[in-house]
Amino acid sequence: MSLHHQADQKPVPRYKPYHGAAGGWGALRSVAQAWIGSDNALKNIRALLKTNQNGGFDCPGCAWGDSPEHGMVKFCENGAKAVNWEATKRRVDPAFFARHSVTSLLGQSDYWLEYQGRLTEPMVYDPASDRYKPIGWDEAFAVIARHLKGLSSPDQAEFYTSGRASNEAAYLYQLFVRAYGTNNFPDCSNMCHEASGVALGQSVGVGKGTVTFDDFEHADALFVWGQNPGTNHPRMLEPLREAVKRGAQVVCINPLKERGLERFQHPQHPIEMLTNGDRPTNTAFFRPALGGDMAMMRGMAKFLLQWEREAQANGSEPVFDHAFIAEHTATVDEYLAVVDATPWAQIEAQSGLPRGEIELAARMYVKAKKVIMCWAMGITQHRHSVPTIQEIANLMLLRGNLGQPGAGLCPVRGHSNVQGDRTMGINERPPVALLDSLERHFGFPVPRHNGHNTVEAIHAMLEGRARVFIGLGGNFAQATPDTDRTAQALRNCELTVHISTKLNRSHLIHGKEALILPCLGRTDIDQQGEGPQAVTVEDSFSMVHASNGQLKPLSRHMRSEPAVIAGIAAATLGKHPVDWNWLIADYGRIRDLIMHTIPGFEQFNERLQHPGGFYLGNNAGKRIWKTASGKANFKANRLPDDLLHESVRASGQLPDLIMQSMRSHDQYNTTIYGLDDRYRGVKGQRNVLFANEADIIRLGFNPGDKADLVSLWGDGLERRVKGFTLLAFDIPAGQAAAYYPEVNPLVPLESVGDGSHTPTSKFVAIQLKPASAEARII
Ligand SMILES: Nc1nc2c(c(=O)[nH]1)N[C@H]1C(S)=C(S)[C@@H](COP(=O)(O)OP(=O)(O)OC[C@H]3O[C@@H](n4cnc5c(=O)[nH]c(N)nc54)[C@H](O)[C@@H]3O)O[C@H]1N2
Ligand SMILES: Nc1nc2c(c(=O)[nH]1)N[C@H]1C(S)=C(S)[C@@H](COP(=O)(O)OP(=O)(O)OC[C@H]3O[C@@H](n4cnc5c(=O)[nH]c(N)nc54)[C@H](O)[C@@H]3O)O[C@H]1N2
Ligand SMILES: [Mo]
Repeated sequence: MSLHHQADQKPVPRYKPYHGAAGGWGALRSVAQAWIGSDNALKNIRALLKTNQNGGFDCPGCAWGDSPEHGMVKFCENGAKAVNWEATKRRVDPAFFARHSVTSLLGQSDYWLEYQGRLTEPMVYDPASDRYKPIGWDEAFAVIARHLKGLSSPDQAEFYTSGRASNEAAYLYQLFVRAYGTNNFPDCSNMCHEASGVALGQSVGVGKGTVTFDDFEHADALFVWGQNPGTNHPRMLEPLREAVKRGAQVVCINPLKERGLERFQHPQHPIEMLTNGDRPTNTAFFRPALGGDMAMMRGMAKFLLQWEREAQANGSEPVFDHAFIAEHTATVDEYLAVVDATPWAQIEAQSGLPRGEIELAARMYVKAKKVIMCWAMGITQHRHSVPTIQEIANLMLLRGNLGQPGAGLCPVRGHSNVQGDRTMGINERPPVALLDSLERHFGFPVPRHNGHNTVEAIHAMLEGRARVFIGLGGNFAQATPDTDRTAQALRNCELTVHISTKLNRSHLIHGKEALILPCLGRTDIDQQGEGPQAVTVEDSFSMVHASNGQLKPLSRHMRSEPAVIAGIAAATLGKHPVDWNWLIADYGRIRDLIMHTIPGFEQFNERLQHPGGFYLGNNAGKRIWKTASGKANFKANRLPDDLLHESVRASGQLPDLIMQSMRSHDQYNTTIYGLDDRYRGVKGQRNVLFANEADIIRLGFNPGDKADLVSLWGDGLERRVKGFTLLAFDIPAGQAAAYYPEVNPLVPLESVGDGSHTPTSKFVAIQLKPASAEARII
């Protein structure tokens, strides 16, 4: 059955553990099905061949980078799905909206909504008919300008960004919003790698990863913490496999034995597929408790310290890199004191790992001269994510694993340009240097006070302190926590505006007035006054390159993101501080502004001509420390006293299980491509809870039973999702897992990371109750 036909059919739920390798024939079959089932097959094959090629477009999937010199085929199964999904010829046009009221659309699944096709014309909500109706672009811009100008303070508007926006769009957006007068930039990054930025900024002075693609070829060991690359960064499996092949260690730390981390076949490697050969992508697998990584790292640090002392006592080779520590770091003594003071009992209890396993991980770490540590959402979406990431940095600093080839820190980013959007100034807590630079160049007083992040924006809308919401991409209503309260927040607004490619639930949960503005995607040709335009993006390795759309847009009424922003800006601010419409005739003009105001973009337009783009550089990677101390800082954080939040304790109840929310193989965040999760053996369903069989029985259920899930938080609100099927899964006792966004109603808005404000999507205290109703289909 093809991917594209499932949305109209009722699926048959099935569950059977998967034993094949990740990638390989299964992946190829899945891509082939996506093509054959596509209503646009030929066009899409052409598009795919252009993905991540020089002169082609950047894959709208993940932010993994590619070596400019290596290989020619640079797309993967899930990149293929992302391209195919965007390049559909199905349309959500005025006739579609005339057929469906907003209330009736609310009854459809998210899967169904996005599957209907691309948005083709600007639409405005008409309360009388409960329908979206067409509106002209200029009229739409005038509506927005009227609202923005009518607010008593610019801080009453929220300007959300999702991470697909190009550098050019993001730059223009932040310039407009700051000229308008606020730093209210909630963005997807607040829910994603925010903790990495905060932690690394304090530790090493750079909020980004320090490695480049080539470093992966030189590492002796790669640690992969809390990440599922087989599904979310499939192109990363290739360097992992290559590393194992040349004898490097790949150490995975994940409570789930994700298939992609165990074994992998390269889908574009015919011989290997014919012989069914698959090489391991890992050499060791550790399965900690949810949120237990910091304790495991602390245990590793304790072994390092013990071995260092032994080496000193018997005169053997030291474990620490003393020269590096002396020259480049600060506060090592405070850190080692806190390592000494952390009791083993706490480490073992919190990590869920016996001391012997932690010792093994520590041995693998010290055996390697050059180590890269990678991580993703399993690390960043916890209350104590900032100290956890700082513990990664501490471990790396002890052995000088920073700023040498084959070693460094690698937060693997999510959305394809989420890193670039930050570089461009999408930041609710902007660095002073950025503000100074904007003010100097454009000559207007920029707002200096911090704006709202995602969670703060929801609070502000809930309390009526914010009244206008504008979303540059994304699906705010579904991606955010505490779904019911977020819905109320959006409904409180005077105006909600979404600049989007596809219909989603955020368009249906709207303010008193509401607009949908259809925009071009990565794959579309972007024709402006001076000809077709390229945009630029930055990957996880700080490589900036151009992306050229290849396909003719479905409708002449769609506009590019920069053009939509320019339209809103011109209607609101006239030609202040720039002539917006002149800028978008040729995006080279926007890049000139970027060159003048953002460090690292000297000769931006010229350097873009270089095949594969250019490297932005990274101070920490060069052992230049832009911290207050001028050194890389060891951070002496204590382990959390209690992983369970005091507000959970205040509920007076104990959780049955601790649940993480994660992605299936057939989704891109809130975009659901299909209802299967191949590597976890799930077919035709998403409202499932993975749990240990013994736990299911202990809690009075049987595998296959349905249950309601209720989360604990001592604020008197009931947070419940209904009718989830319990699947017996290979998962450590006491843990559970379910899919995002189905379980977002269970994540309390107040449950956020210390210092990062990121919703704790990987640590939700839940109880199981007898099922009260069928599950709502998302
Ligand atoms: N195809 C596809 N690609 C994507 C996306 C997508 O949805 N689909 N999303 C993009 C985005 S925005 C992002 S941010 C990335 C997300 O990429 P990932 O971070 O890989 O995404 P998740 O599915 O959230 O997976 C989290 C992993 O962490 C593990 N984990 C959970 N809690 C813990 C913990 O406490 N400790 C440890 N050690 N592990 C834990 C889970 O078992 C799971 O394997 O992918 C990007 N790429
Ligand atoms: N419980 C739980 N919640 C989570 C997470 C989790 O792991 N668990 N993960 C969090 C993470 S890491 C992230 S990054 C966020 C993601 O949050 P968002 O970025 O807000 O969500 P997406 O699902 O990526 O947005 C999909 C929508 O973007 C629009 N779109 C797609 N392409 C384009 C484009 O090129 N331009 C424009 N303008 N619009 C486009 C389409 O209309 C589509 O419906 O969710 C977070 N929420
Ligand atoms: Mo993300």
